[in-house]
Amino acid sequence: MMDKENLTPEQEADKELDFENVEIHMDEKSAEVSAVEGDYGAEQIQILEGLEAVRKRPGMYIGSTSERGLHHLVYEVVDNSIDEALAGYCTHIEVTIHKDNSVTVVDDGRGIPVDMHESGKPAVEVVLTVLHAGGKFGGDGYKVSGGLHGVGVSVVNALSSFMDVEVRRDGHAYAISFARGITSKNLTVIGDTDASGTKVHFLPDTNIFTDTVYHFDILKHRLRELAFLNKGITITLTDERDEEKEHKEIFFYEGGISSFVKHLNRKKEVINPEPVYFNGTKDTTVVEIAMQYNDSYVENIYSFVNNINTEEGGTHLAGFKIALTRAANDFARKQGVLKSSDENLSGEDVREGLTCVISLKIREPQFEGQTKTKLGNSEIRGIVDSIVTEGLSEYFEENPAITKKILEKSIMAARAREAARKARELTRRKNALEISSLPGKLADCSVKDPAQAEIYIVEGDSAGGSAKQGRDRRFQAILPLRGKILNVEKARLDRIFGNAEIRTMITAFGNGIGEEFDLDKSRYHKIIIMTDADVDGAHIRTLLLTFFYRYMKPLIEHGRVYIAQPPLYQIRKGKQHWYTYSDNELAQKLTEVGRDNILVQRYKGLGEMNPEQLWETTMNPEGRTMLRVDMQDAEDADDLFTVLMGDKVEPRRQFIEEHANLVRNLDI
Ligand code: 0RA
Repeated sequence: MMDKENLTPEQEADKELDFENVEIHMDEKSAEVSAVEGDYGAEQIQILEGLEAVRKRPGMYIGSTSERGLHHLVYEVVDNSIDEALAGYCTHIEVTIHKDNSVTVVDDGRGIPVDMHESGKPAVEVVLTVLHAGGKFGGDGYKVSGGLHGVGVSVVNALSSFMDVEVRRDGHAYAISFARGITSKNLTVIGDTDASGTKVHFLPDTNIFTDTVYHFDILKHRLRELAFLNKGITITLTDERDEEKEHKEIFFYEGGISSFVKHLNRKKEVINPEPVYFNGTKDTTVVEIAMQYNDSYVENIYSFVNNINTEEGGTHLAGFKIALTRAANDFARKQGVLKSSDENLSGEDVREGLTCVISLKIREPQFEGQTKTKLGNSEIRGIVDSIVTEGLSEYFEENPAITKKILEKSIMAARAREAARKARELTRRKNALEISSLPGKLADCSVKDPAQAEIYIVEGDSAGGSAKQGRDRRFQAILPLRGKILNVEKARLDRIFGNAEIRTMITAFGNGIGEEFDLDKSRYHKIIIMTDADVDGAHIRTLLLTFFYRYMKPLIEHGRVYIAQPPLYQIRKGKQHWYTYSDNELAQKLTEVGRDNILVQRYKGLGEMNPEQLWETTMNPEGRTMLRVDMQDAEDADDLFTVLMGDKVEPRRQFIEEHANLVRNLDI
């Protein structure tokens, strides 16, 4: 009955031939003229015109004729099946790549309508041969097809050397075939069935496509994404090309976009194990959001409108960001995590480590931007804003412990941001500081050649005084530090910059710090830490080394950091005296010189030495011993510092006692 016209192969060939003729003809004359002259009605002319346009400029319809375009053909068909799912009629979609790189897409939707169209052709034939015809037959749901690329299955048909379509609908099974978009077998009933659905089998035309081989992984990526975005739909992908064994994967996610963010974070350390999920509907707009923080510093937000990845963002993304920032600040203040004197967290702060999927279903999306992936509908901003605000406030109230963790991370991010700003400012001011304002406490040397100059970082004012008097002022600078410096392992950059001792060092050394560190700007090629030979001194030394390691690493890498070795003991015998630098050495010396009339003094601090003694024992290049700090293995050292300067006391004590791993003996 539907089968109005059964063409012989010859007739089909003729038709194709005529089609070719029309192509040439159309280039020169108008459609009306050809309609009069040719064998076709205006309707048919239009179809041929349309299909020919697609075959002539496939890029305009599917983006490209290479790998991307080739895979796009499959998405175009699948999108139609997804539309059926969104309309509530389809739950299964099966995609098969055959040996010849033809593809079959089967769904259990309603089936493409087969009833007679006013043109005298069955609707399914019109849908598959007329550009943008699909919409005319269906309702106006949340269509994926007709969205971004949504050029319709007719485009796939036009670019396929064959397309065989089966429809199950109204108790029957129907079949229709096409070659390069032209009907080659009219619609026929091929059987009876209670099932409904559509099967599309097509072979991309090798005359059109430069790439003709399907990649399983590319299809897999998009099909899995579609399964995440449309929870409850089962999508399978089967590859029949492997002789040995068929490759089949099934994508079905009850969790929808929550499963999606879990998948995106699967290799990360997460902060909220169960993603924050909320949804809402305003009029015909459906909004769904899933969020999960990980411990990284990267923000990863994916937004989709009608399953199309809106890579350029748009009003939905803007609404989300505004609402998240506001909700986080409101709650942080309410909970006292942010004090009234604190500045607001910025959007970037609250998105640090965030993985998020935003998925909207909209009736009439307006896509803008370079790649038409930016949502333009202005009303969407407010809709998303209010849904996110409500969803987040509820989540925050109900999950205070996890929320606190998230907010703490944001606050850390805020500190780091502020610190980075200060760091930049400091380096900007650095040149001015170099010239005009070296720290007042610094007793500089007179030599201008950094290669000859050395600076002693000395603990305490009194030792500083002795060092200043005892030094050779031509090439030795002295910088006394008051008290302990900050443990940079436990502080964010902002506090580090706030520390006066650290600022003084940065200015004196001249290199800047962190990413801005410049070894060539060193004002001294030797930086010598000179602390008391006791536990406090060792602690200060460790704090300094940690700071150098974390923020001035090249100094250590280039072996420019040294540890002075003041003596532990002075041994006197009459007018003679000796210094020893360890308990072992003391024992040795005592055996050597005998114990009669011996006076042994143990130095508790540098301050107990007069300037001459300090010069003689510790600072005079002719006789001094220093340890050069030498990173044997930067990564090990990194761990070491983390352990040492972390909260565990015992390993730190051990390190202080036996810092031999870190420093190597060096006689100068
Ligand atoms: C036009 C109208 C309707 C559905 C479809 C086309 C349709 C197309 C494809 C392509 C692959 N699978 C498909 N499934 C459906 C609406 C049908 C109705 O209103 O009953």
